[in-house]
Amino acid sequence: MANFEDRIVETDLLILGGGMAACGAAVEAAYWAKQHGLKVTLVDKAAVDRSGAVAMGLSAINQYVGLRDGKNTVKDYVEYVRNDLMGITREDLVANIARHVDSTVHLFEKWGLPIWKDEEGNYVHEGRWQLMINGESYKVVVAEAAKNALLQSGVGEIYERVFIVGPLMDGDRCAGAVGFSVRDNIFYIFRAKATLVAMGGAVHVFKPRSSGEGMGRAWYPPWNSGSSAYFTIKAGAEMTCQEVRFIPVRFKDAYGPVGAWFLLFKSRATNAMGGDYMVERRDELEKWAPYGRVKPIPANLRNWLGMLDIKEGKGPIYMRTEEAIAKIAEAYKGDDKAYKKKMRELESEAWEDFLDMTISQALLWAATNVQPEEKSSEIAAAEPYFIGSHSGASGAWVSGPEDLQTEETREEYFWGYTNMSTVKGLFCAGDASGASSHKFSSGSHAEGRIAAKSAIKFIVENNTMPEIDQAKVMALKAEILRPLELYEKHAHETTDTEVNPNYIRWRQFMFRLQKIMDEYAGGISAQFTTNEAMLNRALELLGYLKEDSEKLAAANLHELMRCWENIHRMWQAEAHVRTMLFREETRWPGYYFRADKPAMDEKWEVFANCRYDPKTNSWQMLTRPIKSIFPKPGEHELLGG
Ligand code: SFD
Ligand code: AMP
Repeated sequence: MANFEDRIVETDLLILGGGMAACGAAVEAAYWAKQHGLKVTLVDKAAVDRSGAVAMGLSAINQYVGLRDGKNTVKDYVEYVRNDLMGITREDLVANIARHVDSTVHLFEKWGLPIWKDEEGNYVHEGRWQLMINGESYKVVVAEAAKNALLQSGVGEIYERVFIVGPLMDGDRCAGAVGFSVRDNIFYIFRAKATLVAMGGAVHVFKPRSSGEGMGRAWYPPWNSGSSAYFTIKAGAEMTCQEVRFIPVRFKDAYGPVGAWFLLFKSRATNAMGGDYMVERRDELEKWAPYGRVKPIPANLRNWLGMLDIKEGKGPIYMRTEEAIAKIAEAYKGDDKAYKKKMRELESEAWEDFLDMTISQALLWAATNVQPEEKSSEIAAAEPYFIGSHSGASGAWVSGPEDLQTEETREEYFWGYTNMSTVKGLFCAGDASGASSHKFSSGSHAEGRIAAKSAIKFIVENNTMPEIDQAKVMALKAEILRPLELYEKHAHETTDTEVNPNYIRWRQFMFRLQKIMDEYAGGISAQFTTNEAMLNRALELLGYLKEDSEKLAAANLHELMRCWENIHRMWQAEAHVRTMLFREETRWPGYYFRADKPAMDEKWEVFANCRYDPKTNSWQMLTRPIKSIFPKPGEHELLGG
């Protein structure tokens, strides 16, 4: 488009995203880049201070191994993750994050994040791996350190409000990225020797529970729209665990977290008849053995037991806040003053848990006269999300660290640079890297640091600027800006600009995507259930949607971003459907249930991977073996186990 300026930025390391992983990457990259005289550029679609999943703050740090206390080992953490994901996990990746995550948490504290302490000065744990924080300003604290590291060292620069659309390639090497400013008419061409993708996961691929006036309220932040998945898929990277969506159980409608209630307050959840599904349905867990027998019970199986109650019409499910608070305060009865003090403390902890990270839940409580010490609150399974850093696992297939490989795993899990995808020069961290769940905010930051250090090593050893084909860049520019042109050309043809035979606007396009996924790919209306025929129908409909994506129209830059967010979601959806179809079993019944393959099948204790080939516009599905890195006790001292 004539009125768009092209801006070319050349750099050594390009960090895409400004969330937890990207901030970790910035801190580490700045250190190593200074030593090697390299430049680092970070690009975020929003403002780093409040971008990504941690924008509103968090109330806990969910991954802290506590190696210095000697109570837990890295091996313990790996076992916890492996069990929670029903055996499907890359132990080398999980262990690598687990052995470094504590140092990241200590940095957070040094930078000013208030972590709760008990009277002896020890961290207050929510559960075995989780620490309580006053986390309203968590992201601001972490962002400040990242910005200081990049800007004060003189090695870095930050672009905010620039939306990254997709990769630039030089043959089989990633050569950077293209995107556009969401404020000014600028088309960005970033050329880089290495690119680190950290643009989070995806929400609103499925129809959300909240619709109409509540639309946009979801557990996962609406601005993470599958850009990491799109970027890596389009670069031709092998992807893993694309079927492993995450369905969190949350306080209904405002998505308040449940972890503090279950773990810290030791609350029960009961159905409308007062029954406790975790007790009444214990036998069901045997069907999912050996993982049904482990402690803690895997997140998806906890979901599943509650879902069975809902299917039988025993809903709603309630978090018994009043019972939990009464139980804790019981010990103080008899001493009126102490009892009142404890009740006040519990009340404030309950509200603070939401005010730290899900403010809307506190508003909903206030608006509906809920006093948690008096009244239970409904909880429900949310719509599916893609978040490889939490209890889901979707992301790119990346190389593990060399020193944690055994003879057996080396061949499968290591190809030179830690956290590099199967595409040369393309690194991934946080939600962008797969099969390494339960890294959460702290582990994502730690993984960002690991990936950045490795990317700098790659640059030092491959210190050439990849070539880019100017004709291809201009073709990409035309494709990216097409929605603006389409709108300008045709908007005047109808009185209502929403309805036009020549284009589709982003909102209607998103509704179509969400309807397909909801009904055929196991969304909330389908009670998270699907089968082969439904998945094939989803693929057929996604095919039509993809054709129509060429007709997306945008009235302004904001809508242009919305258009591309939804194209990104569509590709995430396709990878998801193809992989659910490929895995012929049900392994995570509380995430999705394949009714035609209703049980776990030993032969599917493998990774289900996929790869899109940009040259042939086709998908390849493949399995990769699961191999343990814990051969014998006593080996691998680095693991602390
Ligand atoms: O408990 C582009 N998470 C929690 N982790 C914890 O440690 N404790 C908690 O208390 C947590 N809770 C929680 C959590 C998540 C959410 C959504 C809620 C509550 C409501 C998980 C962590 O937040 C999560 O693991 C990490 O944030 C993952 O880090 P990362 O870096 O992979 O993703 P990000 O932080 O969301 O950052 C993404 C960045 O990418 C940008 N971006 N930039 C340019 N172009 C594009 N096209 C882009 N698309 C996205 C974003 O702006 C952002 O900067 S609990 O309730 O579960
Ligand atoms: P949540 O608020 O659900 O995201 O939970 C925060 C942390 O606590 C995550 O690490 C969860 O896996 C964990 N968690 C939540 N509920 C339970 C539970 N009932 N049993 C064990 N772990 C839980």
